[in-house]
Amino acid sequence: MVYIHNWDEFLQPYELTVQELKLKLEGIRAQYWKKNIHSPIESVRVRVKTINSIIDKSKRMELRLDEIGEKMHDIAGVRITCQFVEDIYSVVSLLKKRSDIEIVYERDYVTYPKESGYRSYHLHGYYNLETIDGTRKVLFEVQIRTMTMNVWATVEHSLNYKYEDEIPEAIRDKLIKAAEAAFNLDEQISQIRNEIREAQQQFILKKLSQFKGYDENR
Ligand code: 0O2
Repeated sequence: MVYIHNWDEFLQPYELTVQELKLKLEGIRAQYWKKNIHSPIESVRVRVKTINSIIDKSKRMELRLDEIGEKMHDIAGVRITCQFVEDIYSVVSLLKKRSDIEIVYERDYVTYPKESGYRSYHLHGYYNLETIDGTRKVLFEVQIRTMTMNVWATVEHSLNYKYEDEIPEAIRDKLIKAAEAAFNLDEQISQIRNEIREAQQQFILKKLSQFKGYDENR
């Protein structure tokens, strides 16, 4: 096993990458809000893999530690949650258009769920990080999913930890049923999407009209 002399130094670009991406993605959401337009981005969470998790995954992937910077794509991780399934695809095209990101890999587990029932859209890319030594391309992974998909994935992920990837058959079946229920919920929410959007607009207008001096026709 190759030794990484300074983990802090190794992980710093990943830390900076997720912080900058979070700020920028939340900035996009703020721009939508400012214009009273529905934002395809509901929330943004970021994390850098822990050292233990990197070492465990490098063993599973049979990687030497000097290979992980090149081959482990999710050391820097971004998770975007959306209200509606259609928002996922808006976020994907939004990310593909950015000049500070180069997408190198994509997997649509939304339209093509995993056998486990897992649904999410995965993009891997390079983020152009400006450092004191020049521009550095840092690999990151973004997972884009609805809030419903997120609840399911979070529960399934924690059960996998609890059962150390050996979830009993009966529980696995229940998880598949829950994934189907989550899919149906997303479908129904999409169907009433326009009604929700209208209600949101009305709510915003009502709130704004409470501010003194607000002119609705402005
Ligand atoms: P953590 O704790 O989430 O960081 P890829 O298309 O390569 O991105 P793939 O092939 O599944 O996806 O690769 P990998 O490395 O197994 O999974 C990447 C991440 O996707 C996982 O990170 C999970 O967050 C998520 N994921 C993938 N499959 C499932 C699944 O069946 N259930 C759940 N709950 N999450 C999943 P890690 O490594 O688990 O760690």
